[in-house]
Amino acid sequence: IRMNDLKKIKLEMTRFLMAYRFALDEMNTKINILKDEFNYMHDYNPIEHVTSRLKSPESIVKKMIHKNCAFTLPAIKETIRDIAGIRITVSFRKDIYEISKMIASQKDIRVVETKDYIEQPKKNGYQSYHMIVEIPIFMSDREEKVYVEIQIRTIAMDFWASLEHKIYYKYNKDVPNRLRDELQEAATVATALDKKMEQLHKEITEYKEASTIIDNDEENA
Ligand code: 0O2
Repeated sequence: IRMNDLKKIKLEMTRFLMAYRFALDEMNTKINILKDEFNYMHDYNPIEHVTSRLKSPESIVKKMIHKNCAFTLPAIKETIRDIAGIRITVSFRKDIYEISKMIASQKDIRVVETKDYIEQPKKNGYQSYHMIVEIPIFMSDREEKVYVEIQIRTIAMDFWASLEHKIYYKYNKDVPNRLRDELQEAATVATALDKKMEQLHKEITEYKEASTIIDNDEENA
């Protein structure tokens, strides 16, 4: 490879990854708007926190090898759809579906794929709602469509996933059976906690609504 070719490849790669950074910025703005709007409409904020990350070049290459992906930018784009990733942690299970619907209904967003690991948790107990969306990015001389992976989960699901991730890597992906079983059990406990908190929240909301009606009636009397 000549020096000039190398320079060209580097430039193309940088531009390729830049588009994903812009996509993350754009998605973060969209989510911030949703957060403020949701707050206004429902007087509580379902979004606990949002994190985003660009997949590292090492991890992109690892996944390419794993998926037998050709070393061309179009192939990488189609095969590795989680180069740009956003994780939204919400308060309650039902918020997951509300937020995902809000995202899906935006005109410039195309939902390419969804995976509902809440309806159907993974064998190890992992729960989360995944969406791959495609959004347009406007560059100086062209428009580019970029994939972003959005993971939406509750705090309990997130707690479980981050611990499981640590254990998985600590044991070099070969987790002892006893720990596997205990992780599965912990996932069941996390689901029960989520359901309990959701029920409590529902009761409190109903109580608040009922007392507002009584207050209004008293004022009107
Ligand atoms: P990282 O470090 O988060 O980027 P795909 O190859 O993406 O089409 P895959 O891998 O089956 O198919 O996609 P899936 O199931 O949608 O999961 C992708 C991401 O979800 C993972 O990204 C993790 O972030 C998360 N995830 C999936 N399964 C588990 C799990 O069992 N435990 C935990 N803790 N997280 C999980 P990466 O690329 O693996 O890692």
